[in-house]
Amino acid sequence: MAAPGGDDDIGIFSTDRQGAAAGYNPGGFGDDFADPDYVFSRSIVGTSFSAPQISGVVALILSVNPKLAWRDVQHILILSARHFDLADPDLKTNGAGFRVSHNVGFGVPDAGQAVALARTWVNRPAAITVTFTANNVKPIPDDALRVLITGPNVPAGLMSIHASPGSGLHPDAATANLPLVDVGSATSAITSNLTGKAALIQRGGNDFDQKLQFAADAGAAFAVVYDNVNGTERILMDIDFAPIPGVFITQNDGEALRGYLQTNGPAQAQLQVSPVIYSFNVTNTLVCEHVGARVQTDHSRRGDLRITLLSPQGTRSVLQQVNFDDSAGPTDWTYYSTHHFGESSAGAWTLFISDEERLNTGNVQGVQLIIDGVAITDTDHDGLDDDWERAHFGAPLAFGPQDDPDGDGYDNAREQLMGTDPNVAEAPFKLDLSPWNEKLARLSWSGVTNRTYEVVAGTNVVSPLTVITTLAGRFPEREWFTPYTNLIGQFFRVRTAAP
Ligand SMILES: [Ca+2]
Ligand SMILES: [Ca+2]
Ligand SMILES: [Ca+2]
Ligand SMILES: [Ca+2]
Repeated sequence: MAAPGGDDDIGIFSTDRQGAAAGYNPGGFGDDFADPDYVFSRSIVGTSFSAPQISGVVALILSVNPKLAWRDVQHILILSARHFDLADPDLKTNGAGFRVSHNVGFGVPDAGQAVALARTWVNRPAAITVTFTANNVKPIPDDALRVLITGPNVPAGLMSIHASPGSGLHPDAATANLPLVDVGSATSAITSNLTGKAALIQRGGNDFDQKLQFAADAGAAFAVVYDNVNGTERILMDIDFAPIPGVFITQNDGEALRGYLQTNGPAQAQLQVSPVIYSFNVTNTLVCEHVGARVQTDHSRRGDLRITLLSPQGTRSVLQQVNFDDSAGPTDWTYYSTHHFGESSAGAWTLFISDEERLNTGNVQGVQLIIDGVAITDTDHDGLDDDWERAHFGAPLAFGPQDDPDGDGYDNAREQLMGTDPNVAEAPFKLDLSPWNEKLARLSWSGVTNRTYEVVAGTNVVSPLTVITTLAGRFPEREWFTPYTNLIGQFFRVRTAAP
């Protein structure tokens, strides 16, 4: 889950210790905040201010329904959450239709929606745990992230170039083999069209995530960044919010590659990693809650390792990125993910462990897959209880977890967890108009994705109102902002546009 923690420009409004020496706020904030005791601050920032907000929502949830267990509370938080940064490149929809990212989890819970769910919540059935073990020792290929170059007369030293990963998007599955274009150092927007191509970029002049943003804006599918100093050094790039994957190669390799492109013309590049792979074919049918991967290695540096888990539904949990941790291991560690929440457990789960830094090596000694969830009868392996499907839709098990036959925006996976009727749109349409700030009013309503809405407005409710904007729907809520100008006597109505 996520909650606001402020940023560099806007701090969090918080209580503060009194007095200039003890508190964060040693002075007032103008007339409105001229409290002599300085018992508040709006200048501080951090996750310390996010966690109490989630705790507060949990307290509200429990205040209306003290019988909830921790799993019920977690369900309610997930079901009431929404995303605000739809440009988050890591945002994916899992097999049950929940949007989840490694940056903000399931999003920010809506306290009102959470409390409403809690009032009528039926405790989830007991969960069970199923565990699968593989004890076959496998050596982990060292320094296994590569840029593969193909083209006329490629020198042997450039056919397979060792690379370091960045944070953020990663070529866990090999990229396409695409023409590689030298775009210099990408310190400003790239004017050439890179659609269907990859960018070769020199370090320097601006941040890595901005270079990758420029490459992506020009259409590039991925980027190879090379150092501008230090010959054989490689670094880990901080590219958490870059929209395309990027890898980093040395100055020597990069300049040789650039020289080859200049003298030989077009060449192609592909990003590829060689991990150790463990696969588990699961026949148990659970609705997943937590999925764990226990990893035992004798590796001499755990920061070299990237560990990901791919579910049968195609959702990948990144359990560990390559990082700066110089300790040995992991000798015995269990990583847990919630990204498979609501997915069916049945099918092939795949654990990938790759070493993406030179020096330091090791073996996987053993791994375990641990799935926690509610056991159901699920012959079609869709995460929906077959009895629930038949009771609502008849015999053929025709609908899937992400279908929404009643069109209320809640897909079948959500309706099963919430205990609502998947054939009845029971959520009432709610329209709200409220002040947003001194300049804008906010109009919001229960939104359904794949539906279009018209906002109509006018100053006389009995004369025809005119359509002032048409907006794409967004689940669970669509919002629209309008200036306060001429708002006296203004009426708004929102309706579904004809398809
Ligand atoms: Ca290594
Ligand atoms: Ca089923
Ligand atoms: Ca529905
Ligand atoms: Ca429904």
